[in-house]
Amino acid sequence: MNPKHEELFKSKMDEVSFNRLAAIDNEEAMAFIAHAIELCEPENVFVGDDSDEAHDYVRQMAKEKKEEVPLAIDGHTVHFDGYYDQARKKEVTKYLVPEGIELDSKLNQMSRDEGIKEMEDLQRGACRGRTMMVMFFCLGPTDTIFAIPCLQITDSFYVAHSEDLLYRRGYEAFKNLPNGAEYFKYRHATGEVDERMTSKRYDLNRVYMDYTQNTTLSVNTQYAGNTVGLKKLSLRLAIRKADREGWLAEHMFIMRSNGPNDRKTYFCGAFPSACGKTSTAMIPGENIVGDDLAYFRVIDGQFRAVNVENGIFGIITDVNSKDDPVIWNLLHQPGNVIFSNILVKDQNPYWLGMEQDIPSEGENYCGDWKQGMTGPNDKPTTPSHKNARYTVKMADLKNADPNWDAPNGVLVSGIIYGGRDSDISVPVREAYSWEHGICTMGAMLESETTAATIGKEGVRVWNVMSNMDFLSMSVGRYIDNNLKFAKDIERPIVFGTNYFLKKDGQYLNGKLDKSIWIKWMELRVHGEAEALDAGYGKIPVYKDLKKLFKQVLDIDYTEQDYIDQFTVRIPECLAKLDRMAEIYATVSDTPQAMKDEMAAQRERLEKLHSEKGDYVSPFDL
Ligand code: SPV
Ligand code: MN
Repeated sequence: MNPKHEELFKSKMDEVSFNRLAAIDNEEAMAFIAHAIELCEPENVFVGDDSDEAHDYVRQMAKEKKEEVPLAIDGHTVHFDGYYDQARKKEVTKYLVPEGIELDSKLNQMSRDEGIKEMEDLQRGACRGRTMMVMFFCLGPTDTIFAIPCLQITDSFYVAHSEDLLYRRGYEAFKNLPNGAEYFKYRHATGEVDERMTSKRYDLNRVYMDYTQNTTLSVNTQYAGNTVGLKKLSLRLAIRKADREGWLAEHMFIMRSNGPNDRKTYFCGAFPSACGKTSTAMIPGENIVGDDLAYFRVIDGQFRAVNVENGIFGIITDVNSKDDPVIWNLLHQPGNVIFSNILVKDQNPYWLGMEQDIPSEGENYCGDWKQGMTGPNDKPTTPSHKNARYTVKMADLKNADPNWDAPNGVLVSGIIYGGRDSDISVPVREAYSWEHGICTMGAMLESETTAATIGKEGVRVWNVMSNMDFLSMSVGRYIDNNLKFAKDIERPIVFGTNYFLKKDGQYLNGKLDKSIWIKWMELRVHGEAEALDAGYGKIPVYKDLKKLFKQVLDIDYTEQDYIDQFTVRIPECLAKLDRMAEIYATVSDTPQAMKDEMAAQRERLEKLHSEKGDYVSPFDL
């Protein structure tokens, strides 16, 4: 070890921590840690390894320092983020770009030199009086082709504790890393805190991606999406690494659907926030592999996916005992659970949509809260934040697929793209080909804003593969990587879903209908269900759905239900194509396949229109 580093480390840490660092032969990593200490000036530094002892210490300290407060059930805690710090903040999330380089104009970016300087100014002395943690985790199962070792520096015990639930421990993997091997690293500082231990200077919240160094930097925030390096900060770095190496990093769940005769079929799915992603991964009777981040690789001629996480940071809103029994039970039994931004009263957690009485006062994201209170920005408040979350370990989920941690991941048979769409797409349809699916379902994915999001309700937001927030290269290149991926092998079938179709203002689907769509997709993968050509994909036939509804949900599915849900709404489909043509005209490197697929879709729909009119019943196809 460089003697200067040794001296600095010894002045800030005890022998156990020092020895953990000394066992790592990686000068670059040591320099990164030394720079963080010199810049942020922590009182002391704790270095974690893979031992329970190290992680128990972090968990304990999170409570001691009041970043988490214990709840009534053993092992449960609540963490609060500041009133404004309740979600990822796009305006301050930027790529740091070296002089002379321009990332896609759709990405938020700034000069690397300026960004580094601004961040250093904000983080200078930011850890005074606090403990800095140096922790090692791993994206993907350690010692596998998927694995990316990661080094997290943070002064938040909550962040380090969350990471222990959400990721595999990676100290040993890091120690064995050959010199020069790639790894990701993150430097996070909470910044000045208020009496509730939440970041005070949210106006100075910044989240910067120094992708040239596989490094991310964040400050004046605690919200996990901004601070837990292995989550969305890494996804942005991973998309670039995947581009260099010929694989894909996706914002997707992975789940197993159980077909006839014990058949196990794996699906991955991309859904923008609050569109049913976690609940699809958690469909009762099926099994979850992961709910947020999937890496795809071709291994031995197979399309394989791995969940690079070890746990779930899930939206708690609308989790109730009837629709989400597995999560519900996990949240009501002793074990390691962090709730965030829920309402607490008498040490019990409450949240929106739990379908139980919620107290009219307690502690929540506003501090001491009472029904009817307005927030510091004069906005109405809710008992729990709409984006309140729970953090749990995969291994604690009763419905975890036994293969969730398999070194080579799982064989993927279907990919699903789903958005919130009140009036265009049928609940489920199958693409004609990989290209058709990637272009017209993935790259044309849109989702409507809800009353809970800022701004106007019902505005359609374009969100390529649900990965738009995390794209770290041009849109065209990212789509092209998807188009080219695994081209020499059998690829999954691509499907589009929509759980939010309405008629006369009413949802046309029950919450559990997604079980039927997944069963239908499972049968289609194995050639065991029929389909009709609807011009923008293949849709189910009535008799198959009638049978599935009866078998799975004991529901009598009527012809009228089928007509309402599966009518091809041609004017709306064409209007969507118009919107997409407009958007893709502004994408300088739109792949030719994208243009071809959009043109072919238009042609098919116009032909159907000229033969059958605006709204075509599935019985007329
Ligand atoms: C999402 O918003 O897609 C999440 C939560 O999974 S966050 O960590 O904020 O990205
Ligand atoms: Mn996500």
